[in-house]
Amino acid sequence: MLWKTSRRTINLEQAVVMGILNVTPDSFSDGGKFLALDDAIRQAEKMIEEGAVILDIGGESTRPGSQRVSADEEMKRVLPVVEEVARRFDVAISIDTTKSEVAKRAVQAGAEIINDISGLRFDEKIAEIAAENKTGLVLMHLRGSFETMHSQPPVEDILKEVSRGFRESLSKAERAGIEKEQIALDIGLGFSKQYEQNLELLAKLDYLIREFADFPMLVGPSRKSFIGKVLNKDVSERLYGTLATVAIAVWQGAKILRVHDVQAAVETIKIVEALRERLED
Ligand code: PT1
Repeated sequence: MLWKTSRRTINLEQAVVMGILNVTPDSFSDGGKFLALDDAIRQAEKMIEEGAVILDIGGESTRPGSQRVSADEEMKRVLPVVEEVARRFDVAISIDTTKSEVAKRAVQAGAEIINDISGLRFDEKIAEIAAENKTGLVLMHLRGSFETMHSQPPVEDILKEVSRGFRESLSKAERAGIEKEQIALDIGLGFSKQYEQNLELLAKLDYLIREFADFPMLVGPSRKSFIGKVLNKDVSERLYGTLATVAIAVWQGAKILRVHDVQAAVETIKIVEALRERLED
């Protein structure tokens, strides 16, 4: 399986790691904007050395309880980092945003993938940016608005709901003229799902992978609260739990793993892929 971005074709025969690069005020040193840029570049270099194929750069936190930021503030945070990472490294840059203005400027600065957690529901103009520039596009499932996405009433059948959401996002993408080869899907772990439904989605991921077999599946379990709830561990102690979910997702055919801990995920993936190879023929 292949994934086309505006700058390259990513080989997904084996699963790859998308390293998380958060550029929010709390994620880096508060010693001014140059220090923050310096920290971001250092973090990017480390993740690339550890084997990340994609870096996902985001300036607006979407964890439960986080506040919206303006497009201007978001651009102030991410554009210098996108520009500098593109200048220094040969890595695929993804921009984690739901705002078309941010996406547009980030693509001009060197981003080649747009990661839209709303699956074209918050700002439909994202589709035009992706179509015009032939970028990669991640369509993630969630319900509700930015403000309500973490407090949605439960649905009866989460697999059916995610499948319905994927079909809705895919038809918006198709109408905008985005090619199939540009698109990756994402189940949206930790977004408008009950604790048990996150577990169910991961356990039954292969159903969705089979239903949407034309598209690579991205999974972002890293350090999320459903893992903390199983283990009764704080966010800083969720690595082993995260790796278990990475292994289970890759075993079922997930192709892109969005994680904070790149080396650990790369090694986990290598073992699972070595086992998967013994399944074939
Ligand atoms: C994700 C994702 C993302 N997650 C994609 N982009 C976040 N494509 C940001 C918790 O329950 O899964 N896929 N961008 C981070 N969001 C969350 C959500 C972080 C929930 C933490 C939780 O702890």
